[in-house]
Parts: sequence; C-alpha cells; structure tokens
Amino acid sequence: MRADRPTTLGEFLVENQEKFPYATGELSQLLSSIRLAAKVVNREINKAGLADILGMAGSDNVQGEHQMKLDVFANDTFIRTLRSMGEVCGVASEELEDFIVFDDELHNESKYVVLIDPLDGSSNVDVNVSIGTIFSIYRRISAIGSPVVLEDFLQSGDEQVAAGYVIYGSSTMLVFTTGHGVNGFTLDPSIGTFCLSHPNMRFPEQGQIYSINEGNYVHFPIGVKRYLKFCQELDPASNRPYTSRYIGSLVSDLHRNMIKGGIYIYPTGTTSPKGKLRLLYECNPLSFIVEQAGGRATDGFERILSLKPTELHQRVPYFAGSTQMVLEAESFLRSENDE
Ligand code: AHM
Ligand code: MG
Repeated sequence: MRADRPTTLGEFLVENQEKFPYATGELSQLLSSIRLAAKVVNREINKAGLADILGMAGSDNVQGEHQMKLDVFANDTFIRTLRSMGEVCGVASEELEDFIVFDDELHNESKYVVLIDPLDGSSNVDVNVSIGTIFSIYRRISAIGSPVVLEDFLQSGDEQVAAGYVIYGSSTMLVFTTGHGVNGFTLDPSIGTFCLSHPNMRFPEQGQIYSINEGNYVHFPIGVKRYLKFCQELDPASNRPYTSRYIGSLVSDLHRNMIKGGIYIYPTGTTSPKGKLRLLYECNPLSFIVEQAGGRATDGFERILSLKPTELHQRVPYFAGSTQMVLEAESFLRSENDE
C-alpha cells in the first residue's frame, strides 16, 4: 500500500515477480492477460440487464446444462485474450468438451496451460446475483516446442503455480495466489484499475456460516445430514446454531465464507453420486486459494489438491472453508463410514 494511494494489480505483479514460481516474467504477463479479459467480461456483465445479451445461446455445454449467452462471451473472451499472448500453449474450459491446443510455433514454445470456468453460477445473471470466473495455471509436463497434450491438463492440484477467481458482485474483485498467500484486488471502475484492497486474505480458523443446497437434503449421505443437524443445534459455547447462507454461486459463497468464516459443502447425493462441482475447473483452483488462506478443502476424506485427475470434466464432492468446520464435517462422514 502506498502512503497516498492503493497499490494497483500491475504494480503488485511487478513488485512481487521474484516471489512467483520460476520468476521469468511470463507468469506476470499471463496474469495480466487474465486481468484484461476479466475487465472485458465485467463490462458485459454490468450491462447485461440493458443489452439484449441475456437468454439461452441455443446450445448446451458438455454437462448438458443451460448455457447463457454470457457464458459463451466469457469463454470466447478469455480464450481469445490468452491466445493473443505467447505465454500459454493450451486452454481447457468448463464450457468446452475438449481442451484447445494453441498449435503454432510461438505458443508451442510456451510453458503454461490454463484451466478455466469462464462464468460460474451464470444462471444467476438474469436475477442480478454475483457470479464469478475461476482459473488455474499449471506448467506443462510435455516437452516445450511440441503441441500440448491431455496429461498437461490432468495434473493434481498441488502442481498449480497460480490460481484465482474474479467475482462480479456489488464490486468486482480479482483474488489470486501464486503460493505466497492470497491477495484480493477491487476494480475501481472510475479508472478501470484493480487496486489491492484485501492483502493477505485469511479464513478464520472457525466460522459460523454453513453453505449447502438444503433442497437436496433427502439425497445427502447420512454423515452430511447429521452434520447439518449439528450445525442447527443449540450450543452457546460454540455459537451454534450456525447461520445458513447459500447464494448458489460458488465463488460468491466461498468468498463470503473466507471473509466471515464458514464452510461450503457440495456433497454426493443419490442423484449426483460424484457431486456436482468439477475438480479441474472449480475445486482445484479454489482449494489452492483456500489452503493458501489457511483453510481446508477436501472431498470429505482426502485433500482435493492431492487427488489425481483422470478426466477433464471429472466431478468431486466438495467441503471447503474454515479449517475447524471442515474437520468437524469430516468427522461426521467418518463416523458414518465406521457404522
Ligand atoms: P455451473 O458451473 O454450471 O455454473 O454450476 C456451478 C454452480 C456453483 O456456482 C454453485 O455453487 C452450484 O452450481 C449450485 O448448484 P445447485 O443449484 O445444485 O445448488
Ligand atoms: Mg462452474
């Protein structure tokens, strides 16, 4: 923070470059591209209520869910911006069935792959609720100089060199980590610049908020049902009952819980035996943030970041947030398994 004004994201990237893994300047450049695309997407989201951009694009994404026009716009914007620079050799997106290879001389020489959920929670756009972009950056494992391959994208979350999200909310924020803590930058719309507003973000060790779609209650595993009952029971010593808050927009729910303290849960269910969220596009990047902010992120049993992905659109149950709360939830799952 300057004495007279906040640090901009551009200044932060330059000043912290030596802390980035491998520190050649390419990662800073890559994060700058994401910053630029985020501003463009933000501009479109802000005028979504005015412009004739709302509505279905007429195509479903690979999971067969409705895809709003803004999903397509955000997807195209991020991919086009990343392709226009030379730091990325390929991109995988939640919106696309297969990964994209930037197969030319310039891009084949580059080291990084990006995985992205361009507009998470996009069904919330038409009701003016916060949505987000989630991104994850890895170093390729295939040889530099060749086209990128599937294995470059199927690395475990522990291999991420950077990850973050953009939240398009009452203000727009870019929050990211390169493995040295988590910093949040708020977009000042008057000058179009992200300014450091939330340095060194930390999950409170214990929180009072639980976030889960309780409409799916009857489908939840018994351990989750019991944990929810525990959250709702009276216990003045631990400040229970906890408060239930669920926006249905993962980035927003997680962001709020990081600031206030809480747990986000999307468990397995009888109708979704592997959960709903995607390991590569949602859970890995957010778990990198969660752990870097002192929280805990698991599938109920194992760390998300140590899972070895087997397919691009793999789903996984998700328990993330304040460490003590996630540990509590896990103990209910374990006792269910012991019965
Ligand atoms: P999406 O990637 O299709 O937008 O779905 C992910 C979203 C998350 O943002 C949110 O937490 C979750 O789906 C909500 O799901 P549900 O409506 O089943 O509670
Ligand atoms: Mg999503």
